[in-house]
Amino acid sequence: LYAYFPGTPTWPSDKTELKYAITATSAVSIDLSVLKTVFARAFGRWSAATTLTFTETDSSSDADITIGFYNGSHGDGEPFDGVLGTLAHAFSPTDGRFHLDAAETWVAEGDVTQADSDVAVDLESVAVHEIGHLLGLGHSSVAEAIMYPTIKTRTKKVDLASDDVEGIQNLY
Ligand code: TQI
Ligand code: ZN
Ligand code: ZN
Repeated sequence: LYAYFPGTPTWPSDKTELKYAITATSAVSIDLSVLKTVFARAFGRWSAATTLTFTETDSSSDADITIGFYNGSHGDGEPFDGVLGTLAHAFSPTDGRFHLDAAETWVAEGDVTQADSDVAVDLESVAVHEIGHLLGLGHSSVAEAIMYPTIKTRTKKVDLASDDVEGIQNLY
């Protein structure tokens, strides 16, 4: 079953149009155009299940959600740890910060199951999971759910399960 953060924080009900900015990409070697496509697809999976909409903005001061890639310590007390271990983290509503470990072998184009590294991680799969956290979902006990707290390398898992849909539709 799905879960929420303590106190069930959500984005306010009068704020259904959320803006996101991709603000820190210099530590990763993926084209910005590719990143924009991947994150738009990941947000689209959640907007399809709710009345929420997600629009990219180039202005981080305008953004409700900010997305960035960082190595090691990056100022929030939750340092990244290099290859594998923690891949990314996102904060609960209405913080909006979504950080990714630049040290991972991110796969954003092509088929991750065909990746030539056994540490390759599918960027869209991680993004769909972290957006769930950004919107207020904790971890699910349902193994098929996007919010289940296990991810395999060289695996793509991007389709919301009915458990994810029920969890998010209870909030929005
Ligand atoms: N990052 C953890 C995660 O996103 C960070 C974390 C642990 C966390 N507990 C949390 C974030 C509670 C919010 C609330 O779960 S991770 C997975 C999964 C990670 C893990 O890098 O370990 C995915 C990133 F769920 F598969 F294990 C993406 Cl999909
Ligand atoms: Zn961080
Ligand atoms: Zn998680």
